[in-house]
Amino acid sequence: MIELIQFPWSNFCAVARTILQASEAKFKITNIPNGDRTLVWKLTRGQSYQVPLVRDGAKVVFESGDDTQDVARYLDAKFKLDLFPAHLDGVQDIVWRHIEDAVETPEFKLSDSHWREYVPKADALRFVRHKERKFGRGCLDRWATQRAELLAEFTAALAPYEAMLATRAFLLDERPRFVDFDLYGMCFNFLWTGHYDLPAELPRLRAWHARLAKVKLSRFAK
Ligand SMILES: N[C@@H](CCC(=O)N[C@@H](CS)C(=O)NCC(=O)O)C(=O)O
Repeated sequence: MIELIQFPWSNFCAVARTILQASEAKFKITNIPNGDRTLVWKLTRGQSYQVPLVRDGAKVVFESGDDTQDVARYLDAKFKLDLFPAHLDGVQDIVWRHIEDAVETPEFKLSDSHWREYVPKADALRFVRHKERKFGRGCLDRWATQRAELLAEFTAALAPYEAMLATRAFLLDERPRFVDFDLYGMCFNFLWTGHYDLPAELPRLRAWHARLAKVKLSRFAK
């Protein structure tokens, strides 16, 4: 059975997990501590410490670069999900770069600012060190003081997606494509802490989110 190696609140893991759920495939989740990537390192023979990681029998799939979608593309090909149709080549690349930058940046900071509520105590030191090494000393407390600005930034980054949904059920099409799952993963991490709702000024996005939460891709099979 296909196995997803993840930690539960990760936005990028939520992308892969939601694709798997929508595919209706049977899959197994293995949670690892955010701060201990030993299993990932071992399975990738020292090539990656990132999650998500997918294991499918002898095959191990992980991102080969910063700007790849190897995991999603693998699941798409295996389950024939049509998430990367040729007519959206290039367009999706631009959109997911925006999602994983302009949307993700305020989103993860908002979520991380509540880290004490969900990072297990045993992982706290490694979590704080990891964040502070990248974003500077005191970054987590700083983000807690910046929540109003970060929420405004997040809402502004989502405005184009609200606009896309004016004329169709999903972001680029009448059916979900990769970027729908990518944005859904960011929203998952944003909602994870229970402190936020998707902004009320984005009603179409809220309806899209509810649709995607229970979507079955077999409905759209040709
Ligand atoms: N571009 C990758 C990004 C994956 C990623 O950044 N994963 C994070 C966890 S959410 C990670 O493992 N980062 C390395 C680290 O935490 O050491 C994707 O689309 O999956």
